[in-house]
Amino acid sequence: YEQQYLDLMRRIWTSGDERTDRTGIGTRSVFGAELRFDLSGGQVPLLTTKRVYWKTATREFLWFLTGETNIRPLCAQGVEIWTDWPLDRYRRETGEDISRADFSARIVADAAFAGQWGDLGPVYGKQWTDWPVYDSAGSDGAGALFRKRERGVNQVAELVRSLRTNPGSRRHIVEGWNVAELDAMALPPCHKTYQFHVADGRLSGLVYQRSCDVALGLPFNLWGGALFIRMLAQQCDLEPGELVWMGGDVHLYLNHAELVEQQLARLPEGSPRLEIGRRPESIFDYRIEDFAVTGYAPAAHIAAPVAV
Ligand code: THF
Repeated sequence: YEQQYLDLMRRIWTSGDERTDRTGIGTRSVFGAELRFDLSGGQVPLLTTKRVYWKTATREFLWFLTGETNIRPLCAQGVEIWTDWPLDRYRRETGEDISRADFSARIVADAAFAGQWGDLGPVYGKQWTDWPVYDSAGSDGAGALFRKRERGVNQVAELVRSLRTNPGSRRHIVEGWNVAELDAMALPPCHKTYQFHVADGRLSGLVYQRSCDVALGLPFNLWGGALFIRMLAQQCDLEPGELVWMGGDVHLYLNHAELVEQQLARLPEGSPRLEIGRRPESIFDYRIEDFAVTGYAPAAHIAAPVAV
């Protein structure tokens, strides 16, 4: 199960192509990779060879579902995994050498400050729940006019509806890659496409990730994919099937050497299970307290710097 992840990590580290990337840190990377995880019986791809903060990853996922794109609710819950991008912009534009902790505290304390500096642009949450739609509004003589609809497409609500009413469809897709809005995003989506599939009463899901930080991001992204399948399955009275993960540029940052070497020296241990304690009214009503993991006794966390 977890061995697939470790094998991928080893393959990239020993035979990946060395490239310079956007962040300037440098990576070793392979192009095109696949992992598969059976989710039956509550099994989840939660790594045991280092502690993964699954509650943090869950809070992030629930934040996507709220449609929010400001980091403020994350910071208020002590989740700092998105703070570095707004912080970087703040430092660049103001020249102020503020610490991450002070910046995050200010985002939480000051709504106007958060409004000005905490927004990531139309990233995951916005595209998932409010993909913009434009209607024709005639012409002004010079050209066609379009008016943005008050509410865009809620892809997640549509997905639940289509899984319930037309399970055999091959169009159960949630897409984050809104080409027209990429420039307005702090970071274009990495896990950009989710597709779901129903067979024999079982719901499987596929995540396509264009760019993958195997050491820091992938453990969160696998958890997110499994969580999404489990919530949808519960909402649609299906059994969880398989999580299929596919990556484009799948890489290890060169400054993650220590993490890689430590983690590859460890062996997977036990098989954690995810329990969902309640069946909420809708896919949008899950709360962090609804989730519990049993059988999780991981090896120690391994800290590593995130490339911004
Ligand atoms: N950019 C890069 N370079 N790596 C990523 O993983 C990544 N993401 C998101 C967007 N851009 C990215 C942000 N998600 C961590 C985890 C997920 C992130 C960003 C950072 C991280 O630092 N995790 C640490 C500490 C977690 C904690 O302190 O709570 C870890 O050890 O897991 C991938 O989607």
